[in-house]
Amino acid sequence: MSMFCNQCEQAANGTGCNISGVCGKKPDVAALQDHLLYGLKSLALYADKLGRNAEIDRFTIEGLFTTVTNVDFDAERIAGMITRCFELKEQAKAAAGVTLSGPVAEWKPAADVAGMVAQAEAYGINSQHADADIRSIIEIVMYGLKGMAAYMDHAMILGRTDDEVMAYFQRALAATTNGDFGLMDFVGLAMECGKQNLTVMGLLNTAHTDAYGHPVPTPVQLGTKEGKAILVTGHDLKMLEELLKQTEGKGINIYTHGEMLPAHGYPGLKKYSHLVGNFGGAWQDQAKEFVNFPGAIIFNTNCIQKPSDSYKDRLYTWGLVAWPDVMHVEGWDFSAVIEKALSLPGFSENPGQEILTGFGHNAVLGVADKIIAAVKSGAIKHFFLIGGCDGAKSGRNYFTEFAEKLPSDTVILTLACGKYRFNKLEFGDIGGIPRLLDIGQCNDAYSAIQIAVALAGAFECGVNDLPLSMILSWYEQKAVVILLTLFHLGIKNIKLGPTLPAFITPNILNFLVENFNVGPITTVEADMKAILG
Ligand code: FSO
Ligand code: SF4
Repeated sequence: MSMFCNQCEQAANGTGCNISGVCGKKPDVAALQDHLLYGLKSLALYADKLGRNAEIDRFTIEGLFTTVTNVDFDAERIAGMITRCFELKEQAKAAAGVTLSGPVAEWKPAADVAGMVAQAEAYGINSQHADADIRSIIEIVMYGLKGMAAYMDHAMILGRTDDEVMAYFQRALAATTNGDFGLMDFVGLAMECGKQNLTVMGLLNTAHTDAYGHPVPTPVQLGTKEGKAILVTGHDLKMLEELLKQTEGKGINIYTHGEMLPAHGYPGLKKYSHLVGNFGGAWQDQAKEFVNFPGAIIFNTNCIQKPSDSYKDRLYTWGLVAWPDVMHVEGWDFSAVIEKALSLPGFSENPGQEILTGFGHNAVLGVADKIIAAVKSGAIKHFFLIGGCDGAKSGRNYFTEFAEKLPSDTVILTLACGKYRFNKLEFGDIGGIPRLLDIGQCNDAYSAIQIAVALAGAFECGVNDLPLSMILSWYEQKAVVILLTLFHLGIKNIKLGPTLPAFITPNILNFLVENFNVGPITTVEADMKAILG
């Protein structure tokens, strides 16, 4: 059985995974994900006619996020979603009072997993359009939708939604099946995705700050504290909050991992004294690090990798993330995880290095006058946004080296898990302003945008005219949608690495280069010289 998936930076041979996913995705799961996406498009044809329906919209978001890289590897769960997708489509069809024709509208899944997998032969990327450039831009739209769905999911968990955004999700999904759409129609749809994602990231930012306050600069302990332990990895702050509440007074210390690190900066989360530190680095190091964690471990979103037997019996998933045979927590009751942590040895006291997080736009703009004065006096010559996703490729050392070699009159803004390439290094400060400012998670790209826009306002120039360069690392589909948002804002000259996406054809790349001057990273020396002169 073969497969084809090229949605992430790990795409085999730089073209696509066709035997098995480098991420661990097997052909049956790849087929079921293709099938679920096809079902979501079928549902969208009717949902687009029907207008807002909370259940359908929620399902669409969960369905899309399920197919993001390193989220759901469980064939049975995905098959269950396909069945549910069909039920919702039938409901939407009845409620909308229309019957559409054509293969997508008439989609009906088989009753069993094997049948669903067999049907998916016709649902893969390569059967989407005969024209390679149109296929490429459809992929950009789909990956943008997946990334945006991830952020919308977190916002919805915190009770937020947005009618215009949800209308776009359904309209765009439906449009990807429209045979009358030409290349520029899809380009328009992709650019609109960037615009809608700015709304979604803003929605999530407000949801986070309303619930937990604005992040404040906070030292985070990388050592360990005596006591039982639970490690939380992923991105969801609400899940962390619930776990903190349920573990209060139980003698269990909570550690963050990966993209949960910025949680320490939120007043509403840091108030829990048993949120004690951060353990380990970025997602791709989980197998070698989790084995050394003597407590329970829980994933609330990507990026999960195949767990080894050495920690599988103390590993849990929650929400949309799943791996076959790994214990899954449904809902908000974490007692199984707590029991497991209490049965394990936990850590002894071993203090370590401290790193800083919590430089969201509120904190950074709170010292804007200092920053502006430092730029005007020449103490700060240039800002670099070095962020994005981390990954396994050796070429990602570029980002470490780039940060290390920057002159001491430059400031580094960072976000997402790519920061682990350099966030334990000592950068010092410029007149009390730390040279490394951790803005937060990948969705906090919103905060980075707010900072850039405010600086541009202060200097009475455009964002592209600021002494600010963006050196971004990408891995999965959230990075795709963030790039679309930056394009929507007209931000130019982004350097992207470690490689360009496999799903971008030369013609689409030319379009992006001509319009946004986006380019691949080359060597640290050459790129730095080109920027700083
Ligand atoms: Fe990283 Fe994974 Fe946050 Fe991604 S943990 S790679 S872009 O999920 O979302 O940065
Ligand atoms: Fe390959 Fe990435 Fe697709 Fe996994 S998600 S199958 S690694 S392209």
